[in-house]
Amino acid sequence: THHADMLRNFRFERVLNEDAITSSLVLLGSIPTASHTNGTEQRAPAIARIERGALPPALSSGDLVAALRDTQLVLSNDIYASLHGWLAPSEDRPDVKIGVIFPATDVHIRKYSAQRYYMVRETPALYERIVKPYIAAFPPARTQWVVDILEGRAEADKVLHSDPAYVLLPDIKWDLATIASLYLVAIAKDGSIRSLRDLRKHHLGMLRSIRRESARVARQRWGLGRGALRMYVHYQPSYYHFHVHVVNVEHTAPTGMSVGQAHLLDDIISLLESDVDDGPSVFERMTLTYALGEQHGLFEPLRAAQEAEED
Ligand code: M7G
Repeated sequence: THHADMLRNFRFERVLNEDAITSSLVLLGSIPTASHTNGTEQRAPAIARIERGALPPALSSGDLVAALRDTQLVLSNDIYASLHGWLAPSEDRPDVKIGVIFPATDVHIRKYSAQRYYMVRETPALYERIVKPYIAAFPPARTQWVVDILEGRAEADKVLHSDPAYVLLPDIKWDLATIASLYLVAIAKDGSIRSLRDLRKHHLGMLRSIRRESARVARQRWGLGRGALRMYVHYQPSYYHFHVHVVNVEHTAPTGMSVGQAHLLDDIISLLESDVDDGPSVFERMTLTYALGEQHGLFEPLRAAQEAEED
């Protein structure tokens, strides 16, 4: 079934998270699975993430009459007035953006649940003992979407640049239209690079190429000039197949840009450049500090191990 059809069968269970500032909402529910054997309906968990779309271009070009279907005066006082407005319906500008994950795993549900965050300090020893086995235990199905992209089975018509070492394509978060929130992702072909921790000096060629080609594509396709892109790598990422986030520098709203989580591609390149040729790489030697939600699979083991070390 197509994801759009699935939404009609979405049965609401509870709100996982809600953010008034970004006007976004994450719902947990269930959707029937395709097979109906012996008449009993089988359902699986589904996550629907809903957020407001971008404002219509007619508004930013000042054409209020075209952009608005209706307005209503709320109050006026001296030189001040406040109105409510209703946007004119538009064929090409959606009101909301909906992301669906179905069937959603427990890891997805935990990731999108409201939760408290704490800073953790991951030493190389903690990485070896706790994080590395955690990454290795991830079922390959979790990054099936990546393999499908790399093997040309999914999003093939979306690929912007293909290189022997990586592919560049729009991130699923991007609406493919609003340049102010341009969001691309460069995915390494080498699946053995699971995270930032696996980067070595010999990856510099790929990393520099991602930096160069992303800028070229953004310039040629969207007229974005020098310095218009913020490129970074997450640690911890959600998906342990190396990729680089390529985002319009003006787009400061997306989650995942906080200090500790986002590592600038430029900094990564510079760190590797200053590495000595033999001996362990900087990412094998570094302690990495980041915020971890208490629902994250690494939270409990890392906290416990940290506590034991501090004693
Ligand atoms: P991450 O740092 O592993 O996790 O980034 P995050 O989601 O916590 O940031 C993975 C990136 O891949 C995110 O920016 C996702 O929006 C993007 N992404 C995830 N999926 C499942 C897809 C997909 O199917 N297609 C595309 N094009 N991008 C995806």
